[in-house]
Amino acid sequence: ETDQTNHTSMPIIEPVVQTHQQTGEQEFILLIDDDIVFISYMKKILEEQGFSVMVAYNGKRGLELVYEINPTIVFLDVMLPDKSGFHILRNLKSIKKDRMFVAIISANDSDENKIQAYRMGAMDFIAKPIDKDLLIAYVHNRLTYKNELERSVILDELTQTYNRKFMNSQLQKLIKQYERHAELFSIAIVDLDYFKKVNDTYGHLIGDEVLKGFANLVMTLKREQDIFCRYGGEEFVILMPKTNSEGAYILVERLRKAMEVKFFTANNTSFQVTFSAGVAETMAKNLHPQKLLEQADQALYKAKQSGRNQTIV
Ligand code: GH3
Ligand code: MG
Ligand code: MG
Ligand code: MG
Repeated sequence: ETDQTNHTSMPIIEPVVQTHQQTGEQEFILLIDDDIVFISYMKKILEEQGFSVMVAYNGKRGLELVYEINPTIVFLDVMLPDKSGFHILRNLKSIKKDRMFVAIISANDSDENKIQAYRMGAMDFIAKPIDKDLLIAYVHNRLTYKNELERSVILDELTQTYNRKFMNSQLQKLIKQYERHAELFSIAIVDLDYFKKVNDTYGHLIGDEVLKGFANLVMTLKREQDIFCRYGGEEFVILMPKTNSEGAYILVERLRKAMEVKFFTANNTSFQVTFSAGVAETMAKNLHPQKLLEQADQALYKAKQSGRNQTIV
């Protein structure tokens, strides 16, 4: 028997492509440096980590690429053939790309250089040459930090659902898609029934637990594409892309039926909480987000008026 293991024909394991957690877009790293040896060293390491790396050998090209690829991290050399890295840094800062993270890389790691970099808004200062493991640890650390920061901006703190600001931006997106491609969608406003009573009876902390429990229930039951947001207080909004009002009704009813059989506990007693919902579908003409929300809100009002614990389209 011969050894079956043939190391030379082992499959090459492709690195996992690094993508942005919310948009799913590829994470780009931009290297602006005229040192070809150093750049190819950096590029190889970063590509092995799954990043898409772009290179600019001068400042002018670097700025062009910032517009083209919207990089997550920019490594910026100080000594460039056309302009100083600090000059480029000033330009980058004035662009104010919201997702961009600039690290100065320089062989001159004097305090003077560092002070200037930080004063001008660089996030980090990295001395050349940089160790491979240090570079890898650095990049992952910064991406994690950025991702957490971006998450906290769009999420509601208590329920970890999307917040109202994010909901509005997504609603605008859906409206654009509707106007351009006639892609319909539906919206539901969901409001917990007699929630004030929950607070009055069991206290605010238990009220908070109910909000969290409800949010978790919806997040596990909703479809992947549906966008679930806390609109405020005990009111939530569900945006349902490519869904007409019949589909939306079915989905919301499924959630409502799951909610009405769920038990919450407080001080050794258990209780139930229901919700009412209003559903609206994109209207044919002159669509305005406020109109759609208003329409869903009117349906919600009807649901409350006619006894609660129901969905009305
Ligand atoms: P209805 O069935 O008509 O919707 O009655 P309701 O009592 O649910 O409605 P109302 O708007 O009168 O009361 C909402 C309550 O939600 C009042 C407010 O104190 C409570 N609330 C809002 N935000 C929070 C929160 O973050 N935590 C807790 N515990 N309570 C909240
Ligand atoms: Mg240089
Ligand atoms: Mg309520
Ligand atoms: Mg309410």
